Amino acid sequence: MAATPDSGFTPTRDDRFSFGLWTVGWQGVDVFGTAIRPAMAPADAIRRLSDLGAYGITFHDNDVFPFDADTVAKEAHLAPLRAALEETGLVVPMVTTNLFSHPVFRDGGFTNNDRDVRRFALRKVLDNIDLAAELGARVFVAWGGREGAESGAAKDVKAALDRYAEAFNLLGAYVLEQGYDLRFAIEPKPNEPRGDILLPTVGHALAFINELDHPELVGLNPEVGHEEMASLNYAHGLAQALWHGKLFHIDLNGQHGPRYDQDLRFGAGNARGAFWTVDIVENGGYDGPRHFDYKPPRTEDLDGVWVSAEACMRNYLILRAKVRAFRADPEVQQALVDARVDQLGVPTVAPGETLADLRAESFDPEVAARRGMGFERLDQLALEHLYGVRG
Ligand SMILES: [Mn+2]
Repeated sequence: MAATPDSGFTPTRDDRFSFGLWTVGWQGVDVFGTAIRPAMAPADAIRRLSDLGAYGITFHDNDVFPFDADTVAKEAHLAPLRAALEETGLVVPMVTTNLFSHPVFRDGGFTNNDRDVRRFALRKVLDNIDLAAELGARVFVAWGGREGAESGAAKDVKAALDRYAEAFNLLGAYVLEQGYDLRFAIEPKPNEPRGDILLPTVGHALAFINELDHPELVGLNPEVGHEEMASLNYAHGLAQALWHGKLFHIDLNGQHGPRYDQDLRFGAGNARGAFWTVDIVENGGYDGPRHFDYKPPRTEDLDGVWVSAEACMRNYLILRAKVRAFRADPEVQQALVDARVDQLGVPTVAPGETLADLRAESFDPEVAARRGMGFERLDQLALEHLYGVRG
């Protein structure tokens, strides 16, 4: 019956949904158990995601070829991926490097205490940057999951940040030298797998980026679950990244508050947070892919994997329809004015006004203190749109 994407919540390529190959391809290996699903060939994932309405795929180098692959083996693994991209028309908007699975990265890549490992990590990333550029990717994500520590004396954090910055400076210079149209996006995470990960939040990463040789080349890839694990507000994190001009990419998934990294399908977990996430993604000036980084639970067979992948896109479109209805609702628009949300856009001191003018103004704080803000009415309207009884 789907006449439009919004009436049927059926994705189209114009929606620009992308998936990591490691999401639908996750075999379910976790801390307590072995694989419960067979390996999935990247080409098969690409064809199925194309059928479901995605427009792109992303991958770590070792999602496509083994860690020890030489040039010939790499190309043998890349050939069917290239063929599937050609056949489906799917694009590769982002590529990332696995600097966390192999035992050599037990203490990280760029910030490993072992200099030989740091040099190896740089080589691995340089190779993968060449591949990313060749495939037309515009964003290169850096999730430093193993960059961190479990204990105090083991890591000189200031030296580690020197090495982290050195890595981005070298890689940035390489991208410029090669003339690649590629920018880096740091993905913050507070902990897991390391006890404490470096650049744990959006704010830490933003401050770090400002210390780099080419800050314009480096932005953020915030992930829903990573922020919510730290009890942070994901939509607020996206808004601040946008304010800095640093929202280069997003990782959408679901999380139930501060606990282990759940990687639920988007829209599961914190549904209210997901509503405001879609609102800022749609209305805040972000124009990149709507990228899903989630894990189909171990309970699922392959059919369940595709149910969950489809649900990520469907939930996004459901929430997008609700957000649009919320923003278009005349009662909401009046409630926004009543809550003085529009007044926050007005400079506190007007152009031409002096601080002396400001100080000379008469004001009765007791009168102003009696004015309620009207936020409960506004938020109830949002919840009623979310719960499906309005719009
Ligand atoms: Mn991620």
